[in-house]
Amino acid sequence: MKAICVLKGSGEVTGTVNLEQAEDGSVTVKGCITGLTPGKHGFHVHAYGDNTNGCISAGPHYNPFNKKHGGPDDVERHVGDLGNVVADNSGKAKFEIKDKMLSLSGELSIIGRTLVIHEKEDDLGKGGDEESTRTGNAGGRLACGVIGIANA
Ligand SMILES: [Cu+2]
Ligand SMILES: [Zn+2]
Repeated sequence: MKAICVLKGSGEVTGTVNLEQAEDGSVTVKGCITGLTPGKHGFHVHAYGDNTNGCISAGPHYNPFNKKHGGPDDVERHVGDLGNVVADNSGKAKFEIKDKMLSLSGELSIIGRTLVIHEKEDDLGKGGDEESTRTGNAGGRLACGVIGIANA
């Protein structure tokens, strides 16, 4: 199973992300996002494939198990928590994330949900305030796109 997501927003941030689920169930999320400020940016799957009022309509992080926000390696995490991607000095983030909680099929499929790239670094739930346990204090939504079925 392969999926694709094209990220766009109200500014100059754009990106393309390819997702593929392996035989063992793990999902590889590979992509390139440009137009960012250098450094870390929170990157998550959000609950809805809705872009009515821009990226905000995608709702909160995808969280089917009602957990607290965390990092991708934490047990306590939202399914949609992919941590941060890192942009270089030219504002380009190239990344390849292998994740064991995401799925592209079945009841917990993320097809039809939204990938969001954020303004700020995700503190992975360790920021010490309440917002950290909900969003990781990653700030505004720079660009987003609905995850769709790819032409394999
Ligand atoms: Cu997010
Ligand atoms: Zn989260």
